[in-house]
Amino acid sequence: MSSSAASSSRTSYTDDPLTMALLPPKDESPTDRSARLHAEEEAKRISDRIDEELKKERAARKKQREREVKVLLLGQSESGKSTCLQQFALMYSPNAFQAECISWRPVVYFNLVRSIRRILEAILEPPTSASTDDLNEASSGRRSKSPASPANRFRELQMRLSPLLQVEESLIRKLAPEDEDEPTHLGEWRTVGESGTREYFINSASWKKALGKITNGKRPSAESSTSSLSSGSTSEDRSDPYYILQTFRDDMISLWTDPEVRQILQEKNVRLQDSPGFFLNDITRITARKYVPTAQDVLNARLKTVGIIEHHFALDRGAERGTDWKFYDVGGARNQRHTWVPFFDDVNAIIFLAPISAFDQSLVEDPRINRIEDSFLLFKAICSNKLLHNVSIVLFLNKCDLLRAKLEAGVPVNKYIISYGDRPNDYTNVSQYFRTKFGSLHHELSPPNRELYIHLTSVNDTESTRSILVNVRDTIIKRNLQASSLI
Ligand SMILES: Nc1nc2c(ncn2[C@@H]2O[C@H](COP(=O)(O)OP(=O)(O)OP(=O)(O)O)[C@@H](O)[C@H]2O)c(=O)[nH]1
Ligand SMILES: [Mg+2]
Repeated sequence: MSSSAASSSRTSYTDDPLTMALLPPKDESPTDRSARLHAEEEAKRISDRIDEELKKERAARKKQREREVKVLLLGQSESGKSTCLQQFALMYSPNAFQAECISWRPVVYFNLVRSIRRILEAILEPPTSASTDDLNEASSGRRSKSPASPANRFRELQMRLSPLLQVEESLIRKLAPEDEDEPTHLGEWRTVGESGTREYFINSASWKKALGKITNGKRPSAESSTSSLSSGSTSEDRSDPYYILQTFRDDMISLWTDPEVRQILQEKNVRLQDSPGFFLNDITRITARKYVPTAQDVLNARLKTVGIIEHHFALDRGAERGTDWKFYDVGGARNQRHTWVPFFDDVNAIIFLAPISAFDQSLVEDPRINRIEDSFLLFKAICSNKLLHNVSIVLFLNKCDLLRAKLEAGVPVNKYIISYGDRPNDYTNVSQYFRTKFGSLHHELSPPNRELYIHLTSVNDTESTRSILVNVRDTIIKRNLQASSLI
């Protein structure tokens, strides 16, 4: 400091009106002085205590930030977000997860019956090839010459199985709001009114409540188990879908195992085994009297997410003791995506799921859009979003099991993704291609210092997913600690 500055500050000290006002009076008596000193001491004590409290509050807030990890799961519909979250639930609250499995029974039933409907539609819709004369007859309504022809047989089967399609109808009314075509929540039904009319009891929060129960580690309440569908045993209520499913068990099995049916499905490229909620290989088990879905059934079942649902895991053991994990699971369908943005400025990490097996599929909500193209667009939007610049991104290139099966079945990637060119059509090359493609989008659009963590996943497989989730968890915690120490 220069000498002129020093002297000017000395001058200002004596002239400063506040300092002058605080000086003790010139004629202060010893008693007044003692009282004044005492008052000053008290004021300082209070001020120090406030400072101390503020310091403690700041430290607690910092600790809270370090302990609280908020993760947003993003990706298109059917990318595997909710399944990934269920793997976290299975890892952190296995007992509660198991206790909840029974509530999934109606969803599994629905998934099974919908697959049956898809088979019937495929075998009865107009054939794509002129060679299938019998089917031509079936679709045109002409009578087949031979009573044992496939067309007649299929029509008969359809007639016989029609009660199953009614089960599908009633389940969808119970498990979804009016404008949805697939289950969105774990529903319950109950009989109301003196006339005994059946009312569909839509519990909009039931999915949230279900996972809420998992996080609290409590068993489902008695109230939520009153329905025959979600209770442990099969009810005596003859309208319980169990009875119809049981009655048609053998017909369903013969439909699914029929060589001619398989042939038509193959010709029409209907790959039910790759579709969400595939249970056709487990018909006997699922239609058994006291069927309770296993954890794997729950992971395989398809339940669409609508809106945003928060799940909270407070960890009380292991290295992460005291860490609060908050997951936000979102609906990935196009009409759901506007709900994501309000969460962007308050998350620590994003797990983005891109189902890379979907290279030959289009979006349900817009059949003109290839699903991989949609994932690219979505990922670009996330990487370049300014609100997310400080958020870690973990990318799951998901459904690798299905990708492998599809490639082994000979489905050519370059027919759907032109830029794949003439690279070999095998798992190693295709997965590497997608890894590089997403990596370069991230490199191009993200802020320079943000890393991308990429994993090849099949999130419905518990064993392989568990180690990936541990790795992801550690990465997110580390990044979170680094970030909070900079604040
Ligand atoms: N084979 C296989 N199936 C998967 C995988 N990941 C998810 N699935 C299945 O795909 C279906 C859709 O998964 P969800 O987790 O419901 O998808 P989502 O992203 O939450 O979909 P929305 O809620 O509509 O946004 C379910 O039936 C899952 O069992 C996977 O890696 N492999
Ligand atoms: Mg979901």
